[in-house]
Amino acid sequence: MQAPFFYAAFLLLVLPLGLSETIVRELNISRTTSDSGKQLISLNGEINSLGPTIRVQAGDTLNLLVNNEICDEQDLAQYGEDYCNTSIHFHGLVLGNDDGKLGALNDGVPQVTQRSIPPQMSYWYNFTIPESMEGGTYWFHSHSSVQYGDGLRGVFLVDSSARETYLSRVIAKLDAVGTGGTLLEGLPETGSQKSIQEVIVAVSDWYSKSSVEILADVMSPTGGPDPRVEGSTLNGDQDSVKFEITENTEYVELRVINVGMSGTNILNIEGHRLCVVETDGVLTKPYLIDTLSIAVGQRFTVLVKLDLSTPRARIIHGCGKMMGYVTKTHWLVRPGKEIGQNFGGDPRNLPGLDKNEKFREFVPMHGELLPSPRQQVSLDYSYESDFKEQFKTGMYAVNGDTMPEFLPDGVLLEGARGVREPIQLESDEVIEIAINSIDHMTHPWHMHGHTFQVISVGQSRDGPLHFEDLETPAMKRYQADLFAWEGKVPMTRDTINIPGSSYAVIRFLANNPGFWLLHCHVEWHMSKGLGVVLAEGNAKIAAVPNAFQRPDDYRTISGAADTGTAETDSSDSKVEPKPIPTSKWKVLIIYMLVMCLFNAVVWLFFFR
Ligand SMILES: *[C@@H]1O[C@H](CO)[C@@H](O)[C@H](O)[C@H]1NC(C)=O
Ligand SMILES: *[C@@H]1O[C@H](CO)[C@@H](O)[C@H](O)[C@H]1NC(C)=O
Ligand SMILES: *[C@@H]1O[C@H](CO)[C@@H](O)[C@H](O)[C@H]1NC(C)=O
Ligand SMILES: [Cu+2]
Repeated sequence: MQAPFFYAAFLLLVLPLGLSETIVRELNISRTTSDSGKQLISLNGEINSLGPTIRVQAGDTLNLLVNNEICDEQDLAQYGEDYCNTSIHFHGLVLGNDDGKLGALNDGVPQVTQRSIPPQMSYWYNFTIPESMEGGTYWFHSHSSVQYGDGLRGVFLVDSSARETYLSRVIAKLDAVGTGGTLLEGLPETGSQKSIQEVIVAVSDWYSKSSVEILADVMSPTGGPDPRVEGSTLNGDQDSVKFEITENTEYVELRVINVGMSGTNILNIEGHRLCVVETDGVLTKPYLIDTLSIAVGQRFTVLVKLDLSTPRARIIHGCGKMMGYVTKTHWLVRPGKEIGQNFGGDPRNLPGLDKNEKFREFVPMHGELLPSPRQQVSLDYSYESDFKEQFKTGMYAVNGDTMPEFLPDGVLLEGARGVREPIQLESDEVIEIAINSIDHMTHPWHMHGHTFQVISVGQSRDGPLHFEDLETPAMKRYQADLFAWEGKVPMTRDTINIPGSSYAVIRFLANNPGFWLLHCHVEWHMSKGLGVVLAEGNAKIAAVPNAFQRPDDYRTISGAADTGTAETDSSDSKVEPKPIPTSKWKVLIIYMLVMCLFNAVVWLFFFR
């Protein structure tokens, strides 16, 4: 009896260690020009405005070396530090305090969690993905100026065995009951063995000018906050995209991400229903819809059943612009089959199109409603066409302050302060924030460092929610929503669309010390100050790593080493080309063989 016990105990002890890996990746960030002459930022030589995908397993450690080669000396003189400095934010990754590692240090927000990476310098983002993470769909992007629209962005996927098992159980259920109805309940314990094919669908709006040029327009004294959306891309491609689906694929797993600057996108796969199982890295109870609406910054995993006899399926993609949509047709096609006709209809008539957040429908698989908040904060945001002397252009204000006022000259994590103090949250307490849109447009709001529960979202013209005003339409709706949550769990995610002249109430536990942005994710709006900085926990946080390195073969920019932050020692700046992670299965099998041997020996010598 003892040997199997030994075996099990040892297995439990050692297995997790054997399966986590350190993944080393490198991003070379450089300036480039498209065929049409548009200035772009390229990652590792790619010029399609979407960089390489980073993929890790929950529990893995990522060491990501970022080489900022956007500008040489001449470019720096021409474009300035604003364009030539850089940073990388891991959008949606909640890097908590596991093992004393401070997530805030890797959030990639210049002046808040780190110094900007100056031209011709390198920086390591080293962090561990919590083992407890369910896994899901994320992306990374520059948080400096408006660089991501010009290409400094990529998909970031986190795998986990829990996620894999869950999806296969949903598929077993879909197989049994089909795709009618909306909610699939009572998932079987055993998953399906059906063949699943993953398809990444990263959508974005597109402009003929580069983002830096657009920024110059919108920041001019007469500049409004919104350039006209001129086109759309899918996985960086402006054309129709054809995904080849293998002969034996019966389910397609779409990893849908809006990596755009402004427009909400919609997706429909003609004649097929979309089974939503993830909202922003949170696994959800399977919910079937016909058309998916994706705000800037949001992510979904969607399962689609594709009969083996289906030769092709038409993806209808609408990218929101001021009046209607930029419409594209993409394809899922079996090998050797042709694509069909482009969609000629109006995306506004797609079945089940609902631009409101489905915060009652997309229910997390785990968790429960957070208890009543200890602290409630209302934020009113509006566009102020003549914002103070300093900016000489219209800016967004939140409760009268604009985001740049929160951002200090130094790094907030090290104790520097801007003109405004960050909004202090009570440590380890449940917080509710009402985000109130005083203007008439929809804005996608994103929170760093947390996922939040969506307690209430108003309808257009409900007006703002102020927790002390008890007679407003917004308060009536909020109270009705509160009542309805008894025993239920609200949608949980990190990004939501807030309707114009209305509000949203989010609830979260302030258990992640650091400074976190809460901001509108429209690139131009962020530049125009639409956001706040939240301070959480004890703000006296260990120093930011002083980690700029200048590899030997880098050109020297005079003065760069005098910032007081640059690490001139370049001895360990060489990076291995990204290694292919050793197969976890190989490790596992070898480990098991060794353990069998070990057990046999133990058994022979001690227990016979
Ligand atoms: C980044 O650039 C360096 C220097 O040119 C090169 O050695 C390295 O292979 C590049 N890395 C990637 C991932 O492209
Ligand atoms: C660029 O980065 C350097 C080094 O972090 C910093 O001193 C400088 O203020 C940054 N400039 C801008 C405009 O962000
Ligand atoms: C990050 O990881 C790299 C590669 O393993 C290492 O050389 C570097 O010192 C680490 N940096 C920090 C700040 O931990
Ligand atoms: Cu963000």
